[in-house]
Amino acid sequence: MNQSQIIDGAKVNIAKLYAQHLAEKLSRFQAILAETGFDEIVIGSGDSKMQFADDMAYPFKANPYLREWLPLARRAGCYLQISAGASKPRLFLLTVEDIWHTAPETLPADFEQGLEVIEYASIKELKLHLSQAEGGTAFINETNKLGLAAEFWNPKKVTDQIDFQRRAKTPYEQECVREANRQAVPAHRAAYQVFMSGASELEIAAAYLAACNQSENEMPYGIIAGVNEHAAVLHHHDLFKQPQAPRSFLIDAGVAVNGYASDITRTYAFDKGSDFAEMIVVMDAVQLELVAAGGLGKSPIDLNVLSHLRVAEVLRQFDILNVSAEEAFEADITAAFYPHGLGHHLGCNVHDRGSNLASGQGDLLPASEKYPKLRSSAAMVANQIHTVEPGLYFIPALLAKLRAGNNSSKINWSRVDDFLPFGGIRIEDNIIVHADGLLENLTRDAFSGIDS
Ligand SMILES: [Mn+2]
Repeated sequence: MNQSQIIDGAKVNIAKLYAQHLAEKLSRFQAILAETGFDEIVIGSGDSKMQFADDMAYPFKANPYLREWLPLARRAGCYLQISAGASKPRLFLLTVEDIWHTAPETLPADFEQGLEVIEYASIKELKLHLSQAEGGTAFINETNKLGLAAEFWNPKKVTDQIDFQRRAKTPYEQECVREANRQAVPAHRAAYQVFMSGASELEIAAAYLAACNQSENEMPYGIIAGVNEHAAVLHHHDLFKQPQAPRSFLIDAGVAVNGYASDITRTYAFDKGSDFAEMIVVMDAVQLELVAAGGLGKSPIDLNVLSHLRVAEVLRQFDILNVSAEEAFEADITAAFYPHGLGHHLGCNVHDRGSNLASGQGDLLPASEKYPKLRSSAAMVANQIHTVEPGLYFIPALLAKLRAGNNSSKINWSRVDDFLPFGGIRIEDNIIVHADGLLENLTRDAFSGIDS
């Protein structure tokens, strides 16, 4: 990310936003320490992991609890110490001579001001800096590197509090996801152009990576690029190398900025005069309506119900139902065409944690009985980032079950056959629910930014 970006004519100083972010996180974690009684919370980035019976490491990605504090997603061996009453968190950086690899990732310019940075060479040395009290440290890390008693390693009473406070994103976090949208959108456009030229899925993904200037390992999640029937494979990561005569294209891909993700999906028709192209236009309007129906205090479960009703109406409009939209909705026929939830929280986890927490004490909200796949059930709060991603697919395995079941006669199967070769549609935007009630659509803003 550039250190300064132009937003609405004004320069955003990202280092200044980061300093505010650190101060806000520090204050929230002081409250967590006071409530849970620990002297300190220590968060490890994790270690580079070797492949079995080989001398190759897997690509490294830092623990998201660390990425919430530091834009060091690719540096192993970092520890952050947040102590009760401390004015700054302390960052411990593993610094050992390594002639085999390029120097590890460093903090962007001016990001160190709110941190006390200490280099260390061994865990033994690191431990001298930590609380010596038995039970003084809550340690958040994939492995129990510090060798603490089990109850102090990832204590749930601490991680629940962290997951709960995470819902409200600081202006810095919002700017990271906003910028992740700005960087992803031109890559989406490049991918679409390559699809229209008849490229293979793998060539499309390569065009995407080139356009956002990121490596595959930097992606917040594997690029989903489905041509034709593959648009119906919800997580189509095994991209085909052979070109196919293009009919339809679904791309679900983001960019990571300072460890924060964008998560964007678009669907395209090759033939702009086809029924499938018309169905995309209708689903796009449905998606915008669902975005507008969100806001402070709104229930994702209610929005999910509304999305199924709208999908039923689209099925009816395109003559796929022999019954009314309401009847299809009541019979839960839409679940066969739309088998995932409407959206999820977004942050340094693509599916951000804490979406079903009713409190920082770990009380859980009841899951939606009718739509158990929905990842998010908590009412929307200020400064939260959500995805809104309704879908409508023609998935052979689900259609076969529908056809074999009691609702088969409610479906116009010859129309289903018309749409099967196009796979399906998903349209996904990233939304900030602002404190003043405004909904900021980061994705649509980014697309209008490159179109204007
Ligand atoms: Mn998503």
